[in-house]
Amino acid sequence: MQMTMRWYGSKHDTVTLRQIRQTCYATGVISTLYGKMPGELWTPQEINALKAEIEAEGLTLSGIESVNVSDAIKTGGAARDKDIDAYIKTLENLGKADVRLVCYNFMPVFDWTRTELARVRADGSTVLAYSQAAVDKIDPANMFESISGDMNGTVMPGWEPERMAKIKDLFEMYKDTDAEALFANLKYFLDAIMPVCDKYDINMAIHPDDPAWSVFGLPRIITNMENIRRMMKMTDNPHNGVTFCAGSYGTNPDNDLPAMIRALKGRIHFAHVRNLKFNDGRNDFQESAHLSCDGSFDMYEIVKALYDIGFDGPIRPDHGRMIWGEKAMPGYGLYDRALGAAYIRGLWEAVEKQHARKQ
Ligand SMILES: [Mn+2]
Repeated sequence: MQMTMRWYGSKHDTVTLRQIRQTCYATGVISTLYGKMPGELWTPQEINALKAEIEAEGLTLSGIESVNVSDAIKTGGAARDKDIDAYIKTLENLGKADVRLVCYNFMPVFDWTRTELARVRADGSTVLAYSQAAVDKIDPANMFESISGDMNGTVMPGWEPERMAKIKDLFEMYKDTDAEALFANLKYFLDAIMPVCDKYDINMAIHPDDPAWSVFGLPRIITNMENIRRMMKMTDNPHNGVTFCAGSYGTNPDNDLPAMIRALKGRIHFAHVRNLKFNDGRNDFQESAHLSCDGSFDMYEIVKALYDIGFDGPIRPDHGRMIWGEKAMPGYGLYDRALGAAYIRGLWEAVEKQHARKQ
């Protein structure tokens, strides 16, 4: 595995490449051309400039998160073939630049959803939180307003104000897209892009829906093992794989995370490793430090499962708490993610050495 951290680019991120390099634990970054609209072509010049900037700091561009999929592709709308053509050309340009990992998601309307971006813990740190009871009280049209006050002046991916201004149109656009249609549209997209992925050995890694259930009556399909199996089978190609995001699949306690990792051997191209803590009842949780003892997951078992299946792709700490007075994009401050990277790296070293001793 290679330890990485997500980086939003020098114009958008409060964290610098130099700071990431100084963690010492991360040797690569996962980045994107922030501000690109879904369906827009990424040029070789733009990709090479991003790569050169990262390499100049002694880090590698280990993958893209995300090349976003347009609403036309997700709904099977009129512009889908045009958008897929642009996506294929973008993949080709990434492949030529030696970028071989692309994370994306297939969530309708909203990207990941939280009801609070800064829930205060007893120690004064803050975390993202989700409460189904709160969601049930919110008109989706007001979702953005309800959380935007806690964004610390940053623009969160999937929650761009321009996109949220069109929220009613988006709901209208998805009104005939149920789970079956979403699966069919995903298959159409995957079938179209697999040839370019084969040619350049690009691993597509779909990110799970977060939380892993339907929100605001919108369908969500990348939520559990059964649906991932269906997705991998319908376009049966090793380049059609997953981002194993522990925090997203883990929102549903029925998802046995280590067992899922073992079942996905060979098809996990990217790993997001984080923890969360369930509150009273189901569908109510808040994020936590990465440590096993601070949340609901056994992080040792998650890391061990990744080690045991021979996972050799990029791994990254995921959302962190906001600590030590840092002001950053919620979930994406430097400090707690650096602690997370150190912790995961430590677990990995222990598992690796234990394994070597048994030989
Ligand atoms: Mn994730």
